[in-house]
Amino acid sequence: MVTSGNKPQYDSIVIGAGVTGIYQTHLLAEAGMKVLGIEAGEDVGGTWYWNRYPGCRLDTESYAYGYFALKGIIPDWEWSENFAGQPEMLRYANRAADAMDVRKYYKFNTKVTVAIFDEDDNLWRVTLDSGDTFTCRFLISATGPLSASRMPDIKGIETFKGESFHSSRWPTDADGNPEGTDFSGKRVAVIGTGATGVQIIPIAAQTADELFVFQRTPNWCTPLGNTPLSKEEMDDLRQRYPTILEYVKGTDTSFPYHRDPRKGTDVPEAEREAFFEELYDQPGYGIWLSGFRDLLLNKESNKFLADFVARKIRERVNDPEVAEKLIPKDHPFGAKRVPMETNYYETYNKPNVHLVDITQAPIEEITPDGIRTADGFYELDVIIYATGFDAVTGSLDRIDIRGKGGARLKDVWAEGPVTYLGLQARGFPNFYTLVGPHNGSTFCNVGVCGGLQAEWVTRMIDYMQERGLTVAEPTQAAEDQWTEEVYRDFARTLLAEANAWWVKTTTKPDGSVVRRTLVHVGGGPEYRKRCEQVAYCDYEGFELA
Ligand code: NA7
Repeated sequence: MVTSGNKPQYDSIVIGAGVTGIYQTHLLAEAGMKVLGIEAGEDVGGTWYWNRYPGCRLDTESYAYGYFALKGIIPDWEWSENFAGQPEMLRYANRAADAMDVRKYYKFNTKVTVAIFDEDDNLWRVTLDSGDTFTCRFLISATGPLSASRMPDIKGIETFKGESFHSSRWPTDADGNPEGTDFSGKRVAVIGTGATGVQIIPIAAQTADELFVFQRTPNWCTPLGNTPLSKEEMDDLRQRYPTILEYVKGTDTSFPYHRDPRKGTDVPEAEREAFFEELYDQPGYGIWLSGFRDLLLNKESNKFLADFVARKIRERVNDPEVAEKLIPKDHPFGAKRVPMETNYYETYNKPNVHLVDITQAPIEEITPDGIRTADGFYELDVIIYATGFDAVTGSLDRIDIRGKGGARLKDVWAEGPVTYLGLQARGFPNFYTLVGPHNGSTFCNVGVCGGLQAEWVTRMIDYMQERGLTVAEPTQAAEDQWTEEVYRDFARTLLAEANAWWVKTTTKPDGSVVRRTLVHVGGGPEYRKRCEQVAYCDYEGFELA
């Protein structure tokens, strides 16, 4: 299968058929390039394909996430809810794939196992789990920041006799549809209380005989406030698509929120509390993203909001001891992604729901019949691991990616990523990481930011091809400067005080611990302005040859 000489079989190979990957594939094909897509799932959808757990839904307003609708690729698309659920999101991805006719470029049910840069021919040799190898000039990963599922390392985990699975691998029936969510007659455990656990728990509690929530760290959760969208509302939104798109492109995270220009510390208490009430009652991320501008910069301002949300938790949970356990003590409000909840706190008032605090009494082992903690045994029929992902770099770590001189990307990034614009790493020419580490699309509304990034990368590849350039690689200076900037910006914020999924923690052989951000938090508009400058200056910071 491997070509000889220096002509690759494909201009580009795109890894992943999530919303960013299918758009990237479409753009490259539309620009006249020969492109191959590789996807582990049996069809498109990415995150919306894999995460089929009950309660899975957008925490972004549907209309603001739906770039394919906003861009006119599927202009007649109808959202049925303000925050669409997973089945609707999967239909959305499928409809966009139909409209762009991209499936024909993809090999589904296929994983990339190895990718090696050939320095003689300036091309990538990409090996698949089928054993086939294909060559391409440009290798583009669109593997998703939250796609490498992380199972906990618990003694005896494999011995459990009942059903058990990670939340992103929900069991399916013979037709491939997610199995029902009826847990009647069952004793169910959910391990993990991040955004996923917080979505699953209220639904599992509706039917399970007993539901045990194994919580290591509580999160600051606020109401999602989802409601249906009427036909009139949808028609109105559609009229405003151009304005909406411009607006979300202009906000820091591409969510439809700008920060309040006031500092929390400058506002009198009564006014502040009234403002928090207003934000708490609003649907979506307003409370996180349109609050006072110093929320993530000033501890005192942050504490005002944290105390307010803690009071709400105490009001909503009947048992004061349970309420205290549900209030975070270890991190500022919003320093981790805020799970958006629907009746989450009230769920703990149900007699069949039990909060198990595994910080006090850790899980010791899983036996064939259940979970043993330091102070008890829980007999179970089902264990749901809502334990998150090896975020951002995890999906790349699972591919053996080798650049110049045989260097392995995983080793180069062992203590944290080093990149230029979060798009390329020195030593790995022509390899682009969409929505990857340190780029401005990851700490962002990915539906929109991933699309904007794919457009930028297409332009760069097009620029190179027009000029007969076959290799692009960041300079050492550009990479050093960008990486330093990313780390410095992050360290200035209160985000640095939490172990969110976007922080990579590594223990070195000498026992010292290194914590590095995986995301760029300088804001989408600043990031894209920078990328435009780079493009304008003939891709300054890249060595092109
Ligand atoms: P998260 O946010 O990474 O949450 C994972 C949860 O699982 C979190 O509560 C963890 O506790 C817990 N966890 C992880 N490992 C263990 C072990 N070994 N034992 C007990 N508990 C554990 O992942 P999600 O899937 O919920 O959400 C990811 C993103 O998806 C979310 O931000 C949205 O953007 C969409 P910890 O906090 O580490 O103590």
